[in-house]
Amino acid sequence: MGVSDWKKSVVYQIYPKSFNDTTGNGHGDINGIIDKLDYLKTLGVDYLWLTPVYCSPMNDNGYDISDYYEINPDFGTKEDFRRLLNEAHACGIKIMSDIVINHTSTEHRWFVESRQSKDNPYRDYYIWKDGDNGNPPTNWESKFGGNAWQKDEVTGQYYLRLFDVTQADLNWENSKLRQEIYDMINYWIDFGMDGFRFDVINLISKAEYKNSEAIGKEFYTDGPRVHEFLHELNRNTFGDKEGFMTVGEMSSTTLEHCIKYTNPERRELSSVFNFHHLKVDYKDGEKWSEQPFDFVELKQILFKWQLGIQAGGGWNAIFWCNHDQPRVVSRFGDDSTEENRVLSAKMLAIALHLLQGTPYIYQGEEIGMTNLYFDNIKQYRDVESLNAYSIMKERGISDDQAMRILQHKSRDNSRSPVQWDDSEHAGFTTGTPWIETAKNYKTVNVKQALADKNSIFYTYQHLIRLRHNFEIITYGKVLPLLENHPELFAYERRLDDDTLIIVANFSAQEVTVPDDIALEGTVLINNYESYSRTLKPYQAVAVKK
Ligand code: TEU
Repeated sequence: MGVSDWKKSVVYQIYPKSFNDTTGNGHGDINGIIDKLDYLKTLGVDYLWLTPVYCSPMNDNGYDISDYYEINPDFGTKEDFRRLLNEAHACGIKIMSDIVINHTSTEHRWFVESRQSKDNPYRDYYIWKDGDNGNPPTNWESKFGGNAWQKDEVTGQYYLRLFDVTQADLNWENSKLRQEIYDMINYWIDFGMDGFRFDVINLISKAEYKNSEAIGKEFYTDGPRVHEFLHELNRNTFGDKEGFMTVGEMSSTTLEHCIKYTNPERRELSSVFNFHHLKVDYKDGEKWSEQPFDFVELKQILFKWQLGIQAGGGWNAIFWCNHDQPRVVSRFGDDSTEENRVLSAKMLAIALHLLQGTPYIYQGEEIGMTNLYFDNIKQYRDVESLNAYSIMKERGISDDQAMRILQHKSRDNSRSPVQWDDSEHAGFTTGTPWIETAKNYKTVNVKQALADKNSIFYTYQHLIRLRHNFEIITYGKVLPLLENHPELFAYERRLDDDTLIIVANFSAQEVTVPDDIALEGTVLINNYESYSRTLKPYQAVAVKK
């Protein structure tokens, strides 16, 4: 178990709050993860990425850290975390921790000190500016709605918060702050961590503080010193640790920067997440809108990044969803019937997992968990979604339309309890879950999936084994096929004399593969019993020659 070459790894993302509760308090915890290590070992994953479990007031479910050195008691103790590391390692599974160093909680002691006075030693750990004639310093918008500056009455200045008002941006221009960050990261490396996911790490270098023609992204996205800071981070912490895997979450980034972030010669990061392919259902770039996804655009973006990163010597994370995105089977697949949910979930897995890069499986994706379709705003928990609902209503959007948009776009869609079995609350907790369980848990759950050899789970297990055993999947050159086809997603992988052809039908109809695509060969995976040139609804097949 476990692969020596990190590029053959598959990562499973855990959102601990919704994974498995062992105390009955309705929140998932670290011991709940330990209890499911055998399940994860059966799936065959190599890394577990845990979203933040550090001390936090949980306004943004842990992405508002108030103490980098302590574990949030909601999730357990540091001893629990150490036991998780030890038991995961015993299973051949590595642990990747989520580090949020663009901002902290406003309850972090640094911020509590910083806001005391303009000459406090911690003042410039954060970004404080005077207002502009009674207005905020600039017109930048927060990603969670509203202006990105918050006035603080203690000194009358404003602090920058690109996210929630309780998440204050750190000032990376301050070398003392940077050294504190590096010390903290080295603490967790010494603790036994095997990798890090760095939250919105391409936002840490702010260029200048001026009004924007738009919402301000141009002044802090992939900023002027971001590569310098990442190289310094690398050299002062994980840089020389063999096999240590890092991935940077890159908000609104570019291909050119992501090649720089991940080309190993530059000693910055191992890999990156980018999100351009997850905005093809944003109307004019607006997330909170109703728009069917543009399939051809989805392919164009995925292939642009596959070819670009490949040519630039970089490395991508490949993923359909995470804790911030809706469930992929509801978004790009078809959850209208049980048959289509299963077929399309398998198809999506095959289409993605044979691309080049490190695949990420988000908790519940391996059993085809769907969106929640909540119909009352009281059911929602996510700060971004609640803010968006208020803003939509202020803009005169009807409640029906606002709820429809939330049903498709809210981050809560991926944050409902993992569905372990058909008992109450899907076996997630013996208490009351912090967020409602999806209605379909009696039929969509791990127990059912493990018992059904034709379940989505075993498609993921098969794909992981293929990646572990076929070099062509890790190192094969990617060649896009049928780029403008309205229903088929197809590509070739080539390594030495081997060729792998992957064709996936994203539609509910039968589609015939054009004659110029050679489909003869050894079947590596197929979500039907057999195949022909006329693919069945949501059929995906990979053949090796
Ligand atoms: O997300 C970055 C981010 O921009 C998110 O707001 C996400 O991309 C967006 O909601 C998609 O519409 C990271 C974390 O993954 C997220 O959970 C945190 O809320 C955010 O940073 C702030 O730390």
